[in-house]
Amino acid sequence: MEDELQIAMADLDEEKTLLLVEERIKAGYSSVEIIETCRRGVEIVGEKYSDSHYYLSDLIMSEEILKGVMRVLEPYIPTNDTVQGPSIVMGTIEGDIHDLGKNIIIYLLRSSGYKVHDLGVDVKPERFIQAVNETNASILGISVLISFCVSSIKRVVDLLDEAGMRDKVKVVVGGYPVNQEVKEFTGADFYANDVTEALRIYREILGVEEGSVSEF
Ligand code: B12
Repeated sequence: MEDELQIAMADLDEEKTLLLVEERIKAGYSSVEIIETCRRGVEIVGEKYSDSHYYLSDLIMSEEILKGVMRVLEPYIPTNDTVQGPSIVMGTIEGDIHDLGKNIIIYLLRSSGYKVHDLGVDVKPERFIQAVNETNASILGISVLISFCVSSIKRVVDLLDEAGMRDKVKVVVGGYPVNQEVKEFTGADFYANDVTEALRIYREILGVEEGSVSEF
């Protein structure tokens, strides 16, 4: 079904996108619903880029608009200052600099009081292992948007195995190209390519019940 906000985002119409976001907040839509609609719009931007209808400058524009959407939404995202649950390490895999999706997930987890160590982008497999060791994290979230970088995620899982740490860490892969096949190839435990599924997975791992105080 065509959605006005999704279309405005796909058309890179900044003014209309932000206006519709404000309207949806007032109408009672959740932040997660709004983010997801915008993400689908940005997905169309990616398709138009693949078809050569959009250029790199349009990808950059979509980044700017999405950041603007997050600035509008942030005051409406409920926060919980009590630090809770196990440590989580997150980063974008080596060779990949996309971080908007990762940052949204980190923002939502931190808002719910979880301790997230953000390693940033273009993170080498060895650095993920080092960070898990340093922070005693039991959840490792790895973001990937560039397909050819997927093999480096397998390397992270193999290194965890070699270090005898595999059983202690749940590995979650996320990003536009991930699917069941990527999960199986990399040896990850879970995968998500939208915000709703990402939060469902974290809830499941953290044992957070829907409707509880620590829910995202
Ligand atoms: C915006 C954008 C950019 C921005 C990135 C800005 C930034 N700070 O991230 C800029 C302009 C810098 C950029 C650069 C490039 N990009 Co780009 N980019 C995109 C675009 C349009 C949107 C990505 C995005 O932010 N989506 C919105 C967020 C919210 O969605 P998301 O990332 O999927 O994240 C959600 C879920 O996946 C999930 N999630 C994400 N991470 C994680 C992690 C965990 C642990 C979990 C649980 C969940 C999770 O939750 C998020 C919330 O909903 C995509 C198209 C697409 N379909 O994704 C192309 C795309 C990813 N880019 C692409 C390309 C080719 C490039 C460039 C190589 C272009 C170039 N010629 O230079 C460079 C990459 C350089 C590099 N080495 O990384 C291709 C990749 C093709 C491929 N399959 O390999 C795509 C698919 C476009 C296309 N169709 O061709 N890009």
